[in-house]
Amino acid sequence: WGALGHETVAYIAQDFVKPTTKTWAQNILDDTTTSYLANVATWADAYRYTAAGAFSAPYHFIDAEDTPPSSCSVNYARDCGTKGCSVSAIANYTSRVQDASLPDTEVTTALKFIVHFVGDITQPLHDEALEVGGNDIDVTFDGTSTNLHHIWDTNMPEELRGGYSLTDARAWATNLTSEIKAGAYKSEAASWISGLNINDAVTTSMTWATDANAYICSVVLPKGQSAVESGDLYPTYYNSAIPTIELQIAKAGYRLAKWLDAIAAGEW
Ligand code: DCM
Ligand code: DCM
Ligand code: DCM
Ligand code: ZN
Ligand code: ZN
Repeated sequence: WGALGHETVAYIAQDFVKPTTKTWAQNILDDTTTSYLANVATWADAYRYTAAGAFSAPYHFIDAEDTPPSSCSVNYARDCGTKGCSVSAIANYTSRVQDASLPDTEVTTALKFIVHFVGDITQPLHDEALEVGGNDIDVTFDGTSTNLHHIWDTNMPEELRGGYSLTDARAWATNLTSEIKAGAYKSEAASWISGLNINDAVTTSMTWATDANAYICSVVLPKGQSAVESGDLYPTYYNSAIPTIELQIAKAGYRLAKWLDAIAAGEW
């Protein structure tokens, strides 16, 4: 996801975490503002482009070597890769954020990575190898030449919400939090956190990757790659994608809250 998506995920998580989790996270991040998670939500995207952070570039995705649209699947042994992936990274940083032997700076880094990667794993193209997660699929969106990955990360969320400031993210989060608490997502939100276990982070985050990857076959590329390579994807394709984008952002925020609650519970 782009900045809007990640910051929205973070604000939704802030809306759901327990007060003790909020205090735990604010202490680690040294930030007592009302945007303590949102303020660090995009840090990992800047860090991966630095020399010191280049090692973390593969942690933003898992390249599922499946065959969409006829067959979608994620397999940890097949797809995670020798340099690591989102699933191994969530497991590693979930361990490190709880490791009292580490320097404070490493614990802070671990929490920042978790906030980001629990978001990225719900973007379907972050769970797909085809054409480098869609980066090499050229598309036209509302008259702009771009690529399929980029419209899912950024163009379509921003078209929906009208901007990418923290204020835009706060507003989208308020809308999605209300759908989780009392609206369209109320009955299904419990299923989003089914089996969530910080002590088996690979298994848990593999369920999240598999869930998002299934949308490659049903929503992202239901008619295959060639169908998105001609014509303007706004508005017909956009309209077909938006319900999934909103759902996946909501899922990530709710899961992040429960993940952090579970971690923080062990620290008191
Ligand atoms: N950004 C965004 N949406 C845009 C433009 C930028 O989410 N339409 C984000 C991406 C970066 C930050 O803002 O996190 C800076 O972008 P840039 O490097 O393009 O100036
Ligand atoms: N690192 C990590 N996971 C590990 C060990 C290290 O993500 N299991 C990260 C933490 C630092 C970077 O790699 O940001 C360099 O770590 P070190 O200085 O310990 O080699
Ligand atoms: N990405 C992905 N799968 C890949 C490679 C990249 O999901 N195999 C993501 C990471 C960024 C975006 O695509 O969100 C662009 O990546 P980069 O800037 O590394 O080209
Ligand atoms: Zn992306
Ligand atoms: Zn990312």
